[in-house]
Amino acid sequence: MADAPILVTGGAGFIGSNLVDALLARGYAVRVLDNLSTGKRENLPQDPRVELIVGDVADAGCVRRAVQGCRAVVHLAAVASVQASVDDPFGTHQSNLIGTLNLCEAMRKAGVKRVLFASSAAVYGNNGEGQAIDEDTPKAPLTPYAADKLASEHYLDFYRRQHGLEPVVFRFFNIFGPRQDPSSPYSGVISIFTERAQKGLPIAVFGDGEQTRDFLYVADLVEVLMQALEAPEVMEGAVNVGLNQATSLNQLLAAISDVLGGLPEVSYQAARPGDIRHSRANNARLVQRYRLPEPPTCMREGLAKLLGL
Ligand code: NAD
Ligand code: UD2
Repeated sequence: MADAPILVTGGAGFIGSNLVDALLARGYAVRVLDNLSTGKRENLPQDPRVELIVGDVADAGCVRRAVQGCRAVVHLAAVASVQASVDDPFGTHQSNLIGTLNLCEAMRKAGVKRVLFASSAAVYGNNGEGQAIDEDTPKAPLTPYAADKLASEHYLDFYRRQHGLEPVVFRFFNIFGPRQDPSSPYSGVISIFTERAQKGLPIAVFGDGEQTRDFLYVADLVEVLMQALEAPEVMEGAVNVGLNQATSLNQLLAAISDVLGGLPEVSYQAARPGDIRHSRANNARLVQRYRLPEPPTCMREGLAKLLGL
């Protein structure tokens, strides 16, 4: 097993490709399974230790082949856009739930145990809004995206109890960093604001800009994922991934202005219907189980790295 690769589903995407870089730096071989729907070949380095399988997690045969001979799996492949799941619940379900189930079955058959799963703060819906949300907060999946993430968590738990899989479930809050795709209006706000600021294009804030999010720089997330891959044992229960820090969009814009030395025109428009006002992770479980970089990457440093400064 010494050279057995780590399988990263969705490895050509934003978080996945940052993880692939870190895995290679630590000497791992990597296999990526990605259908390149939002991921890009160019996100992956030219390295003989990276094998890219262009295929779909909804295709059971393809997943079986990808899992064969792997040491562990990081399951990131999903349609990551909530809006896409609202527009096409059936289509996204194939990736976001059937994909997870295919993976569980393939791992059971191949005897591969460890799997890290990218769940989302979306499973809480509006519950816990305005507080630091802990993992026991009642779940309120309000969209097909959130329903598939929560159902995936339950399937992984079933395979843990029934078949000895070792799932580690992470509920990501707002992750940002290089290679986050800004091209959709529903892309991560930092990717949109920084791209527009760099190009001198006007920036639209939906609402008064006082809404807050718990932003985590992708390299800090990757550090946690590495520890979860290498831990001798897994602990039960999903883990929130955030800093327990609230940053408003107005504070974010001020930080971008500091880093770039100014901002293009900023307009304030109607808030998005259903937008959550404040989202912040209680990260007590995260810091108990894993070591976040000390100190974690601050917003200005993260923005500077993202902007290549
Ligand atoms: P991304 O779109 O950059 O990455 C997703 C990757 O999965 C892409 O490379 C895409 O091509 C691939 N993919 C999609 N459907 C697939 C399929 N059916 N088969 C194979 N590959 C497929 O998005 P990301 O932000 O890197 O998200 C990674 C994971 O983290 C996703 O599961 C997402 O739901 C989750 N997540 C992200 C955030 C965030 O802040 N970015 C927050 C919560 C959860
Ligand atoms: C995040 C996730 C989403 C889901 C949700 C769960 C991302 C990209 N989205 O949505 O998938 O998990 O959390 O709660 O990770 N905004 C603007 N102008 C813009 C774009 C956005 O003002 O051009 C606002 C937006 O209205 C919101 C805030 O910025 O108030 C953050 O938006 P987001 O899409 O980055 O993230 P969020 O938390 O709404």
